[in-house]
Amino acid sequence: QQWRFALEEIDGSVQDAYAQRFKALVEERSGGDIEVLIYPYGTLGTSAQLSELIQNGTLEFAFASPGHLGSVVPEVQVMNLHFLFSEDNEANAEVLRDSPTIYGPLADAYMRRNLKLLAMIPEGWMAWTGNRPLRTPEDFQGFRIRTMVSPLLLEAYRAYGANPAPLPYAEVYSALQLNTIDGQVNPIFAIEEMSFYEVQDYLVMPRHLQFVASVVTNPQFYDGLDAETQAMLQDVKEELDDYIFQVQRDYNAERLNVIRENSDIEIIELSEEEREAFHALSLPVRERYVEMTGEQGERILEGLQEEFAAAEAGEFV
Ligand code: 6CS
Repeated sequence: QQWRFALEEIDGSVQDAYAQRFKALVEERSGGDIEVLIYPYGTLGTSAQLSELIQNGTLEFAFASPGHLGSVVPEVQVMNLHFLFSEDNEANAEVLRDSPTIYGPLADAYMRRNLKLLAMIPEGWMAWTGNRPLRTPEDFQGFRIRTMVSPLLLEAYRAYGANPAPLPYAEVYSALQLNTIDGQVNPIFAIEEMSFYEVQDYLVMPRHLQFVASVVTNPQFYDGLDAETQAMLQDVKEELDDYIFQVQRDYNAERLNVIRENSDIEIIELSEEEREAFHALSLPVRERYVEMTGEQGERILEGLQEEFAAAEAGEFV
């Protein structure tokens, strides 16, 4: 049989590395019974369209990042809340790997929309790029920042005073080039591979949010697999959790060097004091999240906060 796996990113991306390794492991462990076909971004549709193809069973596997999926599964927008993740990326990775909250109540929220959550993976710290430096909330006044389409992301940037503009990924480069937007936010590897740095003057590192992406499958397809194949998928997920953590770390570090070598973009790391101004403004957005998602969402938010704290203290099991 053939399993189709669609990506929200192009060849050479973190999602591509994940899917390539997924393909190798699945094909080997199924003894050649299963062939995995990978569809990079641009071949099947936008992130939102990929999720629909999973929901209606046209596709078997896809990446679904919370920044887009929030329109369908509001609860997943907890992953878009600024300054919620730990500063310690190993702690973040531990939570994403084994979180009782993510693979419990959050997975239930996916399931209510006919999506089965298989994995939640880190892709690195998000950075702002702009045609002006973004050190303070004042710098964001009237700034047209492209965001992914989840409603909470718009709230997050409105809280800083910006004018957020949701757009599909494929439209970002030309919108920056044509100046219909002033900036955007993405992890470093993506800013390099999508060439955004070529049309931007500043690259700002606020460490306000990790980019994470979920791997989803169609529940009816999954239920139709025999127990052995389901167990194989779980083993593959666990192996890939460790692999992808290293990939995203390396890609983000290497490609920052590529950006430095190929452009004169100014790179700005925000100080703790500068970050604190954004942190303070981001906190009311957590209340908006709870308003949007009710008790279920509140439980997810609290669960994750506890898990990040436990992981930071080395007490996450
Ligand atoms: O900004 C976006 O829309 C996209 N960014 C990344 C790094 N992956 C997928 C997502 O759709």
